[in-house]
Amino acid sequence: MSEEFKIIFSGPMGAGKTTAIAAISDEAPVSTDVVNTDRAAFDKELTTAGLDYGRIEIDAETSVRLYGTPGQLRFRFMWDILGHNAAGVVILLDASQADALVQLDAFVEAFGAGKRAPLVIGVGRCAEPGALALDAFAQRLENHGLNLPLFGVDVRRREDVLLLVDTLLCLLEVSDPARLHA
Ligand SMILES: Nc1nc2c(ncn2[C@@H]2O[C@H](COP(=O)(O)OP(=O)(O)O)[C@@H](O)[C@H]2O)c(=O)[nH]1
Ligand SMILES: [Mg+2]
Repeated sequence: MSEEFKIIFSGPMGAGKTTAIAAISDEAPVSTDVVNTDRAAFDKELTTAGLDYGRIEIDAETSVRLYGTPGQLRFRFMWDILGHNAAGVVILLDASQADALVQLDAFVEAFGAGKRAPLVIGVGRCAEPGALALDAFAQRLENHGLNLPLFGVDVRRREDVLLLVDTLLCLLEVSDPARLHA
């Protein structure tokens, strides 16, 4: 029996949600990026006001719908809407941003482990000068009482993004084996 899962990519602006979905989607991804009117807060020309969508076939029986959420806290209500029925959530963070750990708090609380679907964390720009160490993210997760899969990733690399998706699918299989390969 073939199955289609829904996976959410969330995280702050610029963490790489749009890039990650584009990196693995079999179909041309749909993205609602618009001109950023908030350049004072974040200097990036395009920002996601709505959502990203893509789709990937993992094997003959398994496909995954990929949704990217808006990053801004003021769109938090959309995280719940998009997160509904999700098989898993990828939280992307940017190690070169000074507030990356505070962002981790916000997104981990919103998608709360245990509450809903499995979570994995992908941390980008780890090699940039001044970037926070991966250990700092692990420690922060521990403060939340969480031991989640945590990977340093480059969202522009297909293999890195696939690792995040595969990890979620593995967690899903462990937590609910009947759902996969039924
Ligand atoms: N130089 C560099 N750029 C990166 C790295 N990771 C992500 N990016 C870039 O960061 C940007 C992320 O933007 P985007 O995907 O729109 O982020 P979103 O706001 O989360 O959707 C893209 O232009 C990526 O190419 C990295 O490790 N190094
Ligand atoms: Mg985006």
